[in-house]
Amino acid sequence: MRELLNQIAACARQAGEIILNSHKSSVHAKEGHFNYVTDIDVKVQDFLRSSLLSLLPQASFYAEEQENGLFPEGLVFVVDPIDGTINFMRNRKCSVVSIGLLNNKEAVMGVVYNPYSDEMYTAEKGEGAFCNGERIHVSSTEITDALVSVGTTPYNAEFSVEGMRIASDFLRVSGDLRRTGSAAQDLCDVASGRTDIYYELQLSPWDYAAGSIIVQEAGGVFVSIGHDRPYFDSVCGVLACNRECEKVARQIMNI
Ligand code: LIP
Repeated sequence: MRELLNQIAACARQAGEIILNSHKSSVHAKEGHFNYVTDIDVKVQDFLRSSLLSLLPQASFYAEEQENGLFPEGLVFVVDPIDGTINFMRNRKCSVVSIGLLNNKEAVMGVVYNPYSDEMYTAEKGEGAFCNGERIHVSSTEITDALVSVGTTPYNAEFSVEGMRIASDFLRVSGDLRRTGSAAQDLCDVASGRTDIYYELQLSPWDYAAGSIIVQEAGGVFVSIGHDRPYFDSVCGVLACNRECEKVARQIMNI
């Protein structure tokens, strides 16, 4: 299975090249507030559909920039071609390619590639988490010194007030807040110990499918809010953190 993980990572790297080599891109509005897709999102997704299904023809492909039916059983690639689309549109250089591989709704592999930093995060169930081949692990930072990465659910304003209440409560007890605009990058930051907590009150499965197993294989806590296991059937809220911060994070988020 290590060979398959390496092949998926190679696809992510090639997708990253498309992102880096793209110049002007056309932008189209999607449903909801501040929700856009560019022609590069679609170009990357088309490349990943073709390259990933050539690796596993029997797998399904479930991705952000297409119509998806019910979440499939069996092997499924769960893909966000550009996580951090707004950052891409504004040339903020914080967007990643996120590829999760699930089997019967359980994450078995995750690959997140940041082409700007050339950081390839990989994980396989039971085999640990890595960044550019080096083992990564969540921090052991206590809550008073914790860096908390905030997801602001810009597409779903109904969560904004509660999301900001949580941010305020975290700021009162932790070190400081951060906001990247890429859920998959936020999850990899927790997995690598660069931050200690990340939450967002609503995400889509493609935002966190890969990052969920990377966090877990790095020794971290991954919670799909309202569920007793990582949940991929539809949107849900997410908490990822180290073990030391879990109790306070759950108290602040009432989960
Ligand atoms: C984005 C996430 C981000 C979240 C946005 C959006 P996209 O993904 O990575 O953390 O706040 O609402 O879901 O749309 O750029 O792939």
